[in-house]
Amino acid sequence: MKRYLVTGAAGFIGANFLKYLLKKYEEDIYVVVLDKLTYAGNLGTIKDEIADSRVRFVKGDIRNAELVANIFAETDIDYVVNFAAESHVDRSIANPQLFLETNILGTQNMLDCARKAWYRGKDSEGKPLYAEGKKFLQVSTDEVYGSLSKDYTDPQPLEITDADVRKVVTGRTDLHTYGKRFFTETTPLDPRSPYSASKTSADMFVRAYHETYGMPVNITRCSNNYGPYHFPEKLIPLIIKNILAGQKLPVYGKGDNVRDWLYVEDHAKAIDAVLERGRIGEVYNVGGFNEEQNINIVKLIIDIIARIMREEPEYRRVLKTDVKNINEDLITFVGDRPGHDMRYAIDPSKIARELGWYPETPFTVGIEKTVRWYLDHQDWVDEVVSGDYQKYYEQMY
Ligand code: NAD
Ligand code: TDX
Repeated sequence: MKRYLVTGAAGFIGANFLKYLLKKYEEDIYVVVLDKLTYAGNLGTIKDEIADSRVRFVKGDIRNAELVANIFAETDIDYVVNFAAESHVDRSIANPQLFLETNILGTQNMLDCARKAWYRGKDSEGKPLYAEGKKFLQVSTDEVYGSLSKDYTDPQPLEITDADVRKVVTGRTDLHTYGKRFFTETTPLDPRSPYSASKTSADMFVRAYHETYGMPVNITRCSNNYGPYHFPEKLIPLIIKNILAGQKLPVYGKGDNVRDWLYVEDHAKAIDAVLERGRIGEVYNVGGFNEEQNINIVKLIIDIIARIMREEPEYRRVLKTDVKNINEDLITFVGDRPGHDMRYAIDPSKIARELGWYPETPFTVGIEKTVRWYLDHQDWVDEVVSGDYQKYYEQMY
């Protein structure tokens, strides 16, 4: 039986990972969730999971050394999965200090507590020894690699030359790219926003704890996730929310920045694979091979919602506007994000080759599922937007 400490599991990706884990492992698992429940953490998102006898919820800060040490003292944790972070680039531009405190100091505290709990002395050559089967997995981001250029105006088909990777990708015909270069695990780190600078620093501490103290670690660096429970300050859920309300759709700059979109459940599977089979000390890039310009994402979501409203009129109940207003006139180009990275594109060949993982969800499938999830869960959106979700904690404890 594996015991996990999952931080930030009341947020978007952590919650999806928790749900995936509990389904996959049934009886064979115990999970301690540590979350501070900031504006981005919603206990309602995981209310069924925390009612499960295999889960214990702890409200608290990853920077709190005493609290985290107590968790390790009470439960013999095998895997730490550190999702907890301040995650929104625009907020990091407005308030960099909080990002430094949570993302850097918080990660270092988690590492330190795990190190102390797992340390078992030194071997005959003086090398540090740790209890068997332990691992600290840091959930990082492609943003640590900086920004790539966009070499093509229109997407070009992606050639996969590696025979092993091609085997895993069998059946995917939708792969394309907007550029010649990709981020690999050896791409030099080149963060450009306060958010990515803080995530890069955290990665450097994870590496330092591995090199200096011999800690068993992995780092995963993923591209932009999308899917259920995504906080509606991020592009895709914000656009869905605004379309339904008949509000303007703010597109930064010219809308030609490119992001690589990864369906959140595919990401959960990647983290599980790295925990189980990733080589200690290694970094694994996790990407969707799903590059798209922001403006095309926005237009695609408009098309999907307009079609659903046409073909399934019962959904019109969630509209706060007339159906005829759902068109591209809603798009409004606004001032650009300072230092806006042009293109992210992950090469996930290493995780495909070594662990047999590959993003299974084509974007057309994932985005349709995502839009439908939001149409069916407007109560969740209303709660997080109004802040009412914060009452869950008082109700439950
Ligand atoms: P999120 O903002 O939705 O959730 C973050 C969670 O962390 C929330 O539940 C919040 O309450 C919790 N938290 C924040 N500060 C905390 C603290 N000091 N102590 C304890 N808990 C705290 O974030 P997300 O989008 O789910 O991202 C999760 C992780 O994945 C982050 O580390 C982020 O950098 C990384 N990541 C996200 C994406 C993406 O597209 N969302 C892409 C790449 C990497
Ligand atoms: O209103 C908007 N208009 C717009 O054009 C918003 C919120 C965003 N954008 C653009 C900026 C980006 O090019 O859309 C793109 C996506 O923006 P975000 O959703 O804010 O994501 P991004 O900045 O790419 O970062 C995300 O992926 C990497 C996550 O928030 C990070 O946590 C993760 O590390």
